Amino acid sequence: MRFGVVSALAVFALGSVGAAQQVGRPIPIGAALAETSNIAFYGQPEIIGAKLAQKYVNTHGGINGVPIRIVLEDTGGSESGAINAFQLLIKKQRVVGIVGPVLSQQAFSTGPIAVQEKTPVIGPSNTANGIPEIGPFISRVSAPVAAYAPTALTYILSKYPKITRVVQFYAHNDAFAKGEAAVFATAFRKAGLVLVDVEQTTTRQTDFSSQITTALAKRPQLVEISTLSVGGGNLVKQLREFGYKGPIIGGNGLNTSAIFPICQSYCNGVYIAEAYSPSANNPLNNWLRTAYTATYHKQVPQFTAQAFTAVQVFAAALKRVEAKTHSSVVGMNLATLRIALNSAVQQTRDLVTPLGPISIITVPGGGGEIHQKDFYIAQIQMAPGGKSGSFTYVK
Ligand code: 1QQ
Repeated sequence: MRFGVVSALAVFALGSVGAAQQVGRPIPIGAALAETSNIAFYGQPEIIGAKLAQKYVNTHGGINGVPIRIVLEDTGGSESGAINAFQLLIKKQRVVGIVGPVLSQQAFSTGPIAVQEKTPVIGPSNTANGIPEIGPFISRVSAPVAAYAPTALTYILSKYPKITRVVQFYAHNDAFAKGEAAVFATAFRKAGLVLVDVEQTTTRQTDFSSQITTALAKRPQLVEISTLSVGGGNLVKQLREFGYKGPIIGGNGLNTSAIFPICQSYCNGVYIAEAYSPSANNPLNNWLRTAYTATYHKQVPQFTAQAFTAVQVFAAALKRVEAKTHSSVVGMNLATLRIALNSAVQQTRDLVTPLGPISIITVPGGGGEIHQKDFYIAQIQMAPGGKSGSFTYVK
């Protein structure tokens, strides 16, 4: 019976946001991100980005004088972990909105909860098709794969105009990887390339020998990889070990220096599609680059810039709510504020962010889609010895 009492208490503690609940001070913005687990490679840079944005906002006057506070809940890498973090942030921490989760795979589980609880969410790194279509409270600042993949392919074809035969590897157990592979496949067809082989992998796989053997027998001139970081690093390494010498293009999952220790000098030359450039010259990115490099002494990762942007969008939207209501959001009814904040997020127009100027436009399903102008392509360059490396922007 002891167990029954504990769960009843837990349910009570997590009870819904009632009419009496007000927005507190400092203004709490939730971050449901992976501090731990196999996807902490993406989550930790995002936590850094969210905290730097908190610093940026608060040193630039906060929300008309009131500071914001990032409230972090670790999601880990699973869907259940992400759901738990969302529940805690919405019902216990009473945040005004949530930045997260890391993976599209998680977002398809957490999105419906936020929609039901009428709590605005900004996805910092959810790139799969269909994310804003989850529902009216779901926006993102991570460009969908359909926006960044074609740019990358156009660049590769300008460098290698004779390519016709392509092989694709994708993790079939991950929503992002599946979606990214489908977008690349369409782009290949449109460009007149032939997909001579498609190999399905999983995000947990580390040995790809049998799939590589099958794939290389088809004599590919380009290999495209849609998976998460560790698998991606091993796949690159093993492709080179098996003798593949042609170009490799990696999607968003390979967009992390976490693959460097895995593929080491074999990472050299891998092309990565990017939705951010660390050298973009605008006041927000210049501030972020200075603040980030002072502490971390390396390039600002895309995931840091995207999480920074998500918090920045919330802060700008909170100011819009205050301008419209002529009052401070502190003390407002939380449920009312969340709805107003969600509308304000989707009224983001030409906001200068580290990603460049962005807008968030309402889609037919009611969520908010990022509109971003600039996409890039980087090439991995490993230092001699293969211990460290960097992304060199080629476009
Ligand atoms: C997604 C992604 C991941 C690779 C981000 C960490 O793009 O899940 O949508």
